[in-house]
Amino acid sequence: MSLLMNRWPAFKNRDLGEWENMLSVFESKKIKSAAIALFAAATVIVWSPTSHAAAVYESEPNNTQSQANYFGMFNALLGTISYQGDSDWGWFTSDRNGKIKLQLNTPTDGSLFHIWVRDGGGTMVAYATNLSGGVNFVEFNAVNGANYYVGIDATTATTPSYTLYAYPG
Ligand SMILES: [Ca+2]
Repeated sequence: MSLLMNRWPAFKNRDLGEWENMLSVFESKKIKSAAIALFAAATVIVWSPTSHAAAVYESEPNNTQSQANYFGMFNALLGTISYQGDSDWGWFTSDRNGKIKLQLNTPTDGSLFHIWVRDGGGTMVAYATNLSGGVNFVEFNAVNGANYYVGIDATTATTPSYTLYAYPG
């Protein structure tokens, strides 16, 4: 008995230390798991056009609203303004009532881009002019199920592709 009593503090201390080690491993794993779960949830919630988009390539002739290429929300429409005076049209159907953001990534070759959006009746609902190279945005309030037609042209021909996305604003 006295032997056990004498040894108890040592056991106790060692056990407590081991338990603390196990607990700390458990806790750090738990925190790591929670962080991974949180990151996964955030990845789903914060939609990224570059990571989820399918590429749709423009198809000429597409110089008028009635010739617009369908690209759809969340996808990337890739095209070039292949000569001065060329314009490209694409269209998509809004999946919601509310803000739609158009993102136009333009080449940095000195050309200035223009973008405009018309509804199915031909009414202009948004536009932006003289967009320099880089990432540009145009927003408008869309109607669920309505088709929208996006026109793009530039001050000069541009060999590098532009990329157009439509997603919730
Ligand atoms: Ca064209």
